Amino acid sequence: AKAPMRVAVTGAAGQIGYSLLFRIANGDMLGKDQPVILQLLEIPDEKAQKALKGVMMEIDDCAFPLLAGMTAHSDPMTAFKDADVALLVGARPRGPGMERKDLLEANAQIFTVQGKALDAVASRNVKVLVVGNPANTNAYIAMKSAPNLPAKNFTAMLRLDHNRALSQLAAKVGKPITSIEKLCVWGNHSPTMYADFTHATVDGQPAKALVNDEAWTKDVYLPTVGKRGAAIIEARGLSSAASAANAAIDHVRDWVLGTNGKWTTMGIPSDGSYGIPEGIMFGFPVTTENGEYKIVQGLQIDAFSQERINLTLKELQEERDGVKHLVG
Ligand code: NAX
Repeated sequence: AKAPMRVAVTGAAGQIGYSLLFRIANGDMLGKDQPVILQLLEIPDEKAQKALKGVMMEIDDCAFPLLAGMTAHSDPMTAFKDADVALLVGARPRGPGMERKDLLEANAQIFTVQGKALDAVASRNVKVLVVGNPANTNAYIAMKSAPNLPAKNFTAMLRLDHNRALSQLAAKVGKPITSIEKLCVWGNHSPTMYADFTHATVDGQPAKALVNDEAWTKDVYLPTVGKRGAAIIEARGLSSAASAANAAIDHVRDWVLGTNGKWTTMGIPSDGSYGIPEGIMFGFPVTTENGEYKIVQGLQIDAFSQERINLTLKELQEERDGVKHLVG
């Protein structure tokens, strides 16, 4: 039997945690033959710790065959010990009257502490996925706070955007999700993201020619994908949780187990590809193999795409500049 993998999850008593933990323990993320140990982090607050205990009671009650252990933590230094995978879901939500700048700073503080803890105690091969918003900038801060870990181990979640882009395109062309390849989402996990199907195929045929509707692309598709989070809040009264958990599972599963040559989207530190400055945490089209991702190279970027990529890049650079004084 395989040795268990240690999976640390922050914000474990939150909404996303409530969908995510059960699926990890069920083997949906690392494979049906891979035992896991869950190391769960919540804030020291008594209510949060109690809620976490409640979630752990339910996980116990599932009697998951693959669950080889589970611990509760209020300190990242113990939660991240020897972690093979770290899902950083917990973040400071935007409170009433809170400025964007305050939100960035509150989160910068959390992700500095957590980056340092990962640096100190996690496995040297730890795969980190940041879900908590602003996800790209939080991932950037954690990466910068962990100078002894490879920068490439830090990623941000664009997969929910990718999956939203897939499902909207599939509905438009009236074909199953599985018929679509080579779709990607560039940039920031925010409404400025650019869902790009200019390279995509549907059953091997160019998606662009099949859609052949520029007005729909600009006025319906991109806004629908870009503002989907707000539409879910409006409809459900709560932000996306099960779909976010599902995307986190997809992201890590593909990173660890490979995409067999197929494209997906990951937020990763740029290596300078496509003119994105090195180190910026940016959504790119990638393929994965043997636990490593690779940016899809050599794509022709048309003028409209370039304009959209520049916009989302600009936003990310502003976010980064807003926290520069906090990051070493
Ligand atoms: P919840 O507010 O339900 O849960 C967050 C949990 O994190 C809370 O239990 C809180 O106590 C805990 N927490 C806060 N700070 C912490 C810290 N420093 N260490 C450990 N735990 C901490 O939010 P939920 O709906 O689960 O969403 C979590 C995060 O995901 C939010 O930041 C949200 O904005 C973000 N999202 C990101 C998405 C993405 O695609 N990247 C999509 C979904 C989601 O909106």
